[in-house]
Amino acid sequence: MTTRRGVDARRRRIVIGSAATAAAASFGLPTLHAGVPVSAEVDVHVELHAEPGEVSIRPGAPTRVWRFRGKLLRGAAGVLEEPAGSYVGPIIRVRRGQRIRIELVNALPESTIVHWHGLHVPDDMDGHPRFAIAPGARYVYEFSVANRAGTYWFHPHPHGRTGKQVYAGLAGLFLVSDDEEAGLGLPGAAQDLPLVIQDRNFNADNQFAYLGGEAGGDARQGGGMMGGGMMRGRMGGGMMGGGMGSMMAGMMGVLGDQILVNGGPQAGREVERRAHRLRLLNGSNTRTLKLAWSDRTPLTVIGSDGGLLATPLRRDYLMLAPAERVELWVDFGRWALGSEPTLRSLAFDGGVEMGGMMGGMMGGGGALRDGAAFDVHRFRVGGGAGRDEKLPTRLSAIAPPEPRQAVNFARPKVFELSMGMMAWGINGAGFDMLGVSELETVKLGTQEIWEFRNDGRGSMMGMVMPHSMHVHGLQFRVIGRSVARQFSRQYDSVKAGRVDEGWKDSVLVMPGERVRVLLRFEDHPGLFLYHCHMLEHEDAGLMRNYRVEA
Ligand SMILES: [Cu+2]
Repeated sequence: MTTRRGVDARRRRIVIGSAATAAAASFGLPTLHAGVPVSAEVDVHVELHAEPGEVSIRPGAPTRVWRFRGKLLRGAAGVLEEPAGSYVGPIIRVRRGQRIRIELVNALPESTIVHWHGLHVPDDMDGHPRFAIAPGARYVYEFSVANRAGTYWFHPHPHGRTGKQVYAGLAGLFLVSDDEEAGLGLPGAAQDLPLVIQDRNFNADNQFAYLGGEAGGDARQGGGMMGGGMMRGRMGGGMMGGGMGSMMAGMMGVLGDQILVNGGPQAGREVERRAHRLRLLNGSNTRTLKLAWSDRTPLTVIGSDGGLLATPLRRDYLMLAPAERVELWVDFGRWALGSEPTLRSLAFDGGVEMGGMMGGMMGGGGALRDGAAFDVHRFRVGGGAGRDEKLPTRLSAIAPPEPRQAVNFARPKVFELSMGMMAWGINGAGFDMLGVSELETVKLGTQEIWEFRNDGRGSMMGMVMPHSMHVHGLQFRVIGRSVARQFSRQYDSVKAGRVDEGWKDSVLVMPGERVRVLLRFEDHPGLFLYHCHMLEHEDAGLMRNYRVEA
């Protein structure tokens, strides 16, 4: 029998090791290895290296990238999948209830830390920027997988440089399975297709162009960013030499004109005429997608950020903001042999507005504005019987949200997404590494209602931009939305593409929109982040802490 005390004692040792490593990084001391023995309880043990590399993405010169490389030290062979020839990855596959140990090794020329996006883990396992480790250092993560089956992911989270590091290539999927999901007989193996959608700009030398510099490569750009403010953040992002255009992109967000899926350009993919499960992640820094089939076949949605929905839903199109995931069930048997159904992103209003003066100030790249239409992924329907595989009508037991259980039911907390002098903020305040306000303090074991307001408070030249609000450490429910009348045209172009029915960790908040979410703070006291997942917004201050008090 595993005693409660045994687990706690072991965790305490890990915390000490991690904290010491983090302290070493922030003070520039030689790195300490946590040196925690790997207990027999650990089911999966992975060493995850963040390192520079090169991949051939387009004809011509290879692209210098930063990427994760995994090494499986314990666990079944299928746990770790390294996509060949791609910077995206690896895919880590685990089961709910498993004990996971992941050792991050920083082989980058700057500090980093990894966040497990969507996972319910203790605060020191969540990848808060206060735990960023120096080059050469190691951070030991160990946690039990508490989440439902679903499509989660991981990416860096150092303060002020998340945008640059993700753009350079650092992102992978973390797929959780469980017994409930296994009982459904959903398409598996080659019919379970993860698709990570990202946009990028390439310079003339085939390198990732980012804020006037290059995102990948070995060059050290910018110094330690711990506690840095917005302007230092932009410098750290490689803005030097980029001028006004890069400064604007660093504020508004970086939009690429090349669409990559799983790290590659549009090449098309052969699929059998049978049912598939598509797991879509919008891994773009800022671009929002409005996904639809090219022939307007309705989409069948079976899952979102926090796993399977209660029942499949039909949508003519789907909005997918940065960091959001959606799972589709599609029977390619409905299309004739040789046809090419294509996932497209349709045009919509109210995206990051880069036209006119802003467009002129943007400088290089960004030819494809936010809200423009483009192809995302083309499928070629190949062999197979054209089976009519039936999708279960009940997918998962999901209790309806109970807003009346919230301790602040009568007075939802308001979080105004604000813009000051060239800096984003929440209720007028930018990021503060350890800072947390009274409003941002919650009690363990309670539920609260938060309202994210995108009213354009303090906005520059009247611009109001969409945001993708993400809360760390938990999954929440969306319980209400409203929009100001003057934004109804933009809103109407996206509103039928919402999937608010399931568990969420990231939610699109359109211009003029107010979104109410119900959050439950359980199991883990401590300091967690909430922020916009448009990564340049996040790096420029649209991020704050919240504290869960025991
Ligand atoms: Cu934002």
